[in-house]
Amino acid sequence: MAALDQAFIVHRLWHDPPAEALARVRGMAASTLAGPVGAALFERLPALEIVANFGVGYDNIDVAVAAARGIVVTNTPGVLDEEVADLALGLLLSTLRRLPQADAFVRAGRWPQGPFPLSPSLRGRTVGILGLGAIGKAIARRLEGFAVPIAYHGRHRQADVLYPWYPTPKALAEACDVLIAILPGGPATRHIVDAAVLEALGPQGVLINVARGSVVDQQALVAALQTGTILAAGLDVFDNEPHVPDALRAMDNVVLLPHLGSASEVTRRAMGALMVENLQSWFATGQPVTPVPETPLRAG
Ligand code: 8YV
Repeated sequence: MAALDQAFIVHRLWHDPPAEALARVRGMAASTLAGPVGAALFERLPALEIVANFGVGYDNIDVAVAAARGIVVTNTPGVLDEEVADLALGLLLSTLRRLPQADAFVRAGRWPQGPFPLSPSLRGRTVGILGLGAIGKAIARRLEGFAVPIAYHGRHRQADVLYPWYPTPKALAEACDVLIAILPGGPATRHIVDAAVLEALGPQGVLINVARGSVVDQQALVAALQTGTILAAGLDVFDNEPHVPDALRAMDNVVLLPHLGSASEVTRRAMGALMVENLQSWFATGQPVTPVPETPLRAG
């Protein structure tokens, strides 16, 4: 915000600026965690040329409508890959080894009454990565250090990747005991992890979601955890954030995080800098730094 204020005249939409001010707005900074950016908002911003998203995922933005209006959309790839991968591994180990539950056990003074129950383990498991993009690959690199077999599903087999590829999420889930979702959100991936995939993951299966709440059928997940269809889940993202269903909050076999993937000071600063750089570059040269592929640059 400070960098934006320094470089531009900034109108904060949450302060409900007057229509005359909005009519002059040429650039927008958006956040994955704020509301949807689409036709309704674009109608109020007739001079808008660019939306710079604070986040690598941009399912909060209706890119088809943006493209049709000639609006460029940018995101923040690269600068958060390692941070999100770190978080994914932390969440995986926390879920399997039940670290938050163990911490609560010590704090509650229960240790003197007897040891903490033995936990499930990462040992002997095959980990399936759903979405082997830049972050998925950073997760895979870490998992190699953990000496577990790795497999993946994505729309295409990647020629330069040696891990086994499975043509569907269900086939991947059948072959794995851990499924890590790290693929883009949006209509194309909505509920890609459904009841059938959870069933295929099986009673020892663990689901980790560091992608978007929308990629998992949350109701099916709650049912699968309640009935023992899968063993446990580690979730950084949810439907309808920041609201988390009571059913999930009541469970002992889940670890729940408030969308922390990129949420360190250093990484959020890098994302902010790239977002501002995109806006500055657009207005200085007509070239954004990291445009998303769906919104071709407009001529001139
Ligand atoms: C942030 C994210 O939570 O980059 C993404 O796609 O989900 C996270 O980095 C978000 O972008 C903050 O607005």
